Amino acid sequence: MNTFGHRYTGLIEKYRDRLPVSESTSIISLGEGNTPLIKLSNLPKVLKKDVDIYVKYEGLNPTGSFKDRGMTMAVTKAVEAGSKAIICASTGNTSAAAAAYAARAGITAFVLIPDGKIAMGKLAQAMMYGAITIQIKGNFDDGMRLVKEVADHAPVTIVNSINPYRLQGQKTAAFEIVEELGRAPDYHCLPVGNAGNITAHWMGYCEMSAPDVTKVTESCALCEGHCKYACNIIGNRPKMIGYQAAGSAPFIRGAMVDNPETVATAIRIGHPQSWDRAWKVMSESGGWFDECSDETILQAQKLLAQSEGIFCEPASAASLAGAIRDIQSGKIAEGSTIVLTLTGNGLKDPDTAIGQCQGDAKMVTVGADLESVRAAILHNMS
Ligand code: AN7
Repeated sequence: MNTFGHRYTGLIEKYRDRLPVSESTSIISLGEGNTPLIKLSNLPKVLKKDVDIYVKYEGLNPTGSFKDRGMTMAVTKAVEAGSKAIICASTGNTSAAAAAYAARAGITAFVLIPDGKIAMGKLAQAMMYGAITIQIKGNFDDGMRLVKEVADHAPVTIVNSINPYRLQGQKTAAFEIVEELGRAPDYHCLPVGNAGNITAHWMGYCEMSAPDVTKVTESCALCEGHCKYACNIIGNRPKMIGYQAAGSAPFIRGAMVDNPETVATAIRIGHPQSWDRAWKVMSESGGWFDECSDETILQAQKLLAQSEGIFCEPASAASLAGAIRDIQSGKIAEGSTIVLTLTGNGLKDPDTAIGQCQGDAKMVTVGADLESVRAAILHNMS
């Protein structure tokens, strides 16, 4: 079939009938979604386990993270409602996405970020896209509290994941995975901060597996009625597994964490906004939460880059760090199909990447002459 002339114009256009938009809604899009589902070929051999591992490389979205899926919906609906300004608190990626989609829509973005605690690439994005960037002397949770307070006193639309349109957009990642695999995976692993994304994925899988329209609306309170578009495409749903950084792991502690810390600044969140919903995801899917140390997160990030050529940011690598441990222990069974969401691009946080590789024997500095360069090559031939 000749597919010339078909231009991909973003996930709202593609999944229009399963999203809360109408014929007259004017869509604010940067061509988000449609990200690659890459099958890992080298890592399973290293693990010596018979598993199929796929990574959903969300770092290839327009602003480099999965947040674009939610932001195209949130900004589209904000503009439709006549809003002239949006606001969010962010550990970095939400602010980058909000800034870009606001620029696209011609409205103002206000972003509250923790002073000195967001990765350089994300700060560069918020500034470059022209968001009003408010650095607060506090963490994400402080920012979130302030955003909720100020939205009652100023004409701004909140575009954090407490805005229900965000999760509606993000559920489309599950649709894409099912389309490509022809079924849902057995396990789906994600890094967890506010737990919006793990909730959104579960909504997506539920909509695709719903036996019929009435049943799903009853059984899945998460979907807030949008399940009426359920289409019974698959029979199975995955176990959802959420990994947190050990220093920011309220779901593992079973209580909010007041001073979260982790090298994975994207998930440096102690008071998750989707707390109840994420627990419901776990009980419905039969999955679990677990934690990963900063050290194993960084090891997994490097391992993925060097064994598969895929560069994700530290927070994203939590899904791999946790999955490796659970595959090795047998908690994730052999013979399984596993999808890991790589939520953000490695280029977001160059400082952590360079810091981690500094001192590696692979980086040498030599004279600008043939003999020195030749010696460096011969010395490193394997
Ligand atoms: C790369 O940008 O919360 O569990 O303010 O950037 O849905 O919160 C980022 C979250 C995982 C966690 N990976 O997702 C923000 C923000 C990356 C992220 C998460 C985030 P949720």
